[in-house]
Amino acid sequence: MEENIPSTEPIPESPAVKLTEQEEEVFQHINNPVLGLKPIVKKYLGTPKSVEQKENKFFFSDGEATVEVTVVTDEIIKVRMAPHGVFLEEFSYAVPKLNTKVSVFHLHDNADEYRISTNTVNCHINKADFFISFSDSQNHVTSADAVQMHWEENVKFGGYYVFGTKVCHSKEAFFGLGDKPTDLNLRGKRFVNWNTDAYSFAWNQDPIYRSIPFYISLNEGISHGIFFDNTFKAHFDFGAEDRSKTSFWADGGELQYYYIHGPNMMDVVKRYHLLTGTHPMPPLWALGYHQCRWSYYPESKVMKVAKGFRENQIPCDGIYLDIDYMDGYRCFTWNRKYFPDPKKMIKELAADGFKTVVIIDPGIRVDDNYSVFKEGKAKRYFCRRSDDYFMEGHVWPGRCQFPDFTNPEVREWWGTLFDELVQIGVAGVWNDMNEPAVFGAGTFPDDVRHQYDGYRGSHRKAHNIYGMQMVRATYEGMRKLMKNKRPFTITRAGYSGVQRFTSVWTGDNVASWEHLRLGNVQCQRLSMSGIPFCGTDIGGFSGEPDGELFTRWIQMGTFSPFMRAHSAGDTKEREPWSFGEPFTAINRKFIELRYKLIPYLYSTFWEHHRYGFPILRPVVMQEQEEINNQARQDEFTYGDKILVCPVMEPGQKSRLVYLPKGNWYYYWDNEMVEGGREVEVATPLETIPLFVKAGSVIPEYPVMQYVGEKEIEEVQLNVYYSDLPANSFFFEDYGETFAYEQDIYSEKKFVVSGKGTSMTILQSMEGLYTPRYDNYAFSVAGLPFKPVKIIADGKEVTEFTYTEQKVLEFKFTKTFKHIEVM
Ligand code: MIG
Repeated sequence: MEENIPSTEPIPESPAVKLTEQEEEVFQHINNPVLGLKPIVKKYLGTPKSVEQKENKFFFSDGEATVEVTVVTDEIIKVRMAPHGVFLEEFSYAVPKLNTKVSVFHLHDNADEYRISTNTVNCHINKADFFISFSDSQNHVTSADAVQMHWEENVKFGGYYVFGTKVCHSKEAFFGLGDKPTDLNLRGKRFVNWNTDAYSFAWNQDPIYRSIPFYISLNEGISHGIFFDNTFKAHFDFGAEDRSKTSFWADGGELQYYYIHGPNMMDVVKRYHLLTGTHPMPPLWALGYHQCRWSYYPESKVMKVAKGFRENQIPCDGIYLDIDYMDGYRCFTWNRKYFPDPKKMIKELAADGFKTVVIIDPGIRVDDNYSVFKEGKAKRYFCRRSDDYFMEGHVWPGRCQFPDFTNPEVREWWGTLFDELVQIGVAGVWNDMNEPAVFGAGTFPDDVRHQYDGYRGSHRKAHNIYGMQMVRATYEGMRKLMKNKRPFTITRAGYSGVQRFTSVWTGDNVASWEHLRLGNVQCQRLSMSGIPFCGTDIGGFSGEPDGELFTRWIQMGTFSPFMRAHSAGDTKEREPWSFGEPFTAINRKFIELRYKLIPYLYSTFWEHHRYGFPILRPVVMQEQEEINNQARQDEFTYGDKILVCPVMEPGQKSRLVYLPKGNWYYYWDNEMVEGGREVEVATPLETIPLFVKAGSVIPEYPVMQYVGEKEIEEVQLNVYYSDLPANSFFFEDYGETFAYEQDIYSEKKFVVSGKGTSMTILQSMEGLYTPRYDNYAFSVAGLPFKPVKIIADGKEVTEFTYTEQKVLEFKFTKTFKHIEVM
């Protein structure tokens, strides 16, 4: 009975988050025979009465509830709350290992507050009301509770809804949350995280495939992040219900979040990666162009498409087999009628430079003659309902059971199932339907049990991480089987940290101009939410693009970290040459540009992997102090050097593009343009607005039909003059092994600086890898003087040309240290 006695605590006025009316009804004691019971109310922390310290953790109690504050690093503070003082064992799929790296921190205790301070951040616990806030070393408050952390009985669940509510400032903007199909700034909106198969999703539809409970706040030029690491169905409200409050809450689990200090958005993203990890270096070929379709079959069709690329001289590295390659959609089998000898086919494809990627879904057909099912059944690897029967649902193979990927033993087993695929030469695996998607019901029932790496959970808790654990099992298994080679994986569903195992695509989009625009925002958002290797289905999955839309999409896709065209089965052919001229030629030109820029993209990937930088960067990340940038979502930079503005309207002849401050060069003619303003740029079908930042060194490879087609004989370095010194990086390695983990790579840093009548290029090197080519071919644009002399490492370079377009061209050894152009 204890539990049913309503609280006598005063109810604070205007609780921050109200449930919708329909939800509220459900929480009345409808069946309770005791008359006069009050409805269930939210409970709020009282006042902190005590503090206890254990190493870097502080525990504050109001007599009943406990708040734990952990100093993770100088800039990251973790907060947890236990309504009755009992915390769950610490375990997180997102943060596999909490690396606490903090040197000094202190607890201050005065009449008004407890304050925990590191060198950069203060966490204040207010004694009067238990409000928690954060400030920087100049005492500027960056984040503050608007009400106490609170909770409410979840009667269906027998646990609690948990809530955190922060002050939302009038000009505060919000970014992040993964793949939400809406404007970049999330201000004024409300979201749910619950992985959902969202075929042909629409602008503002929510939720869709992924759950990334991480947002970035930007208020008056100062940024911080909140990572609400809770895998239950979670909700975010960015000043939607009450303009002065930002709330996040979940249907169960713990109120547990990380405050991530800025002040730069870039710092917040990097620190989020410190918690959740970065993407491993992808195999170099995966940065090429990929061609997909539901489905290319039989074998002759696959070979014809592959040949089409080589005949049309359009580069391509990856070709995909969607579900029809399987025997009755049974994972790890082949339809022998369509694919009589997959090993031979994959070998032939490989000989022509194509990597084969196959789809693998989670649903395993219930069929006692099917080895995967038999083994999974015998070992009890499939998910069970709480009444102990195996959970069944219908997906493509018919009646299916589903491996419990939250069980490490199941993941291990799943990983071994790729043995044959790896042996016959499959280079990548595509995990689809892993929200998990089930026909009819949408997903698993809530009562399905999961092993959850020994920490147990129902589907309520495991739903949002199911897909991530599937692709993790796939990635780890492939990695073992491929020995030291990098596997390529791609997933539809995911949770924070999924980037440690895989790339993603944005799911079943539509062949429309609106979706092109949406894809642009989604990729930028995924990038700033910790998922760097992302792309859209180029052309749109469902529906029919015309040549113009397809070409505009190829142009945008050239600057998506992941570049793949894909289409549903009931659509017309969708290869880059399917629309005839002039489209084919333009598509070829852009895919070639993709390949030329591979060393630049790869270097950007390294900056991501090693330092936690995103690959795509919205302009607001470059100039967060510029308030108008909060609303800019068309233009972005690819790495930090190339500004891209896709064309997202039919028939568009020109458009305005905002260039952040500094000097830029128009990519197509090297004309210098001053930034810090909007410029009008012509947008004929042949081009999109592309600008390179002054001072950049952009490495280019020669165009190849696939990565590794030819030995690279020299690397072109496109240098763009700047008055101010600017750094660039150039990363290279073998491109297919994990040797970079043992320092077998080459990281080069260039510094370009000009003085009006001369310019220097410096190079420094790190790492143990030596590329086989000898020379760089320099191509220097934007010199404000006519070059007459080049001194490289003390020697004069006498052979050079200065073209009519005012580009200086010369060659010099790749090991140079100092070049001066006068
Ligand atoms: O129920 O495998 O998003 O890319 O082609 C549809 C068939 C299942 C959904 C994926 C899509 C894929 C399709 N899949």
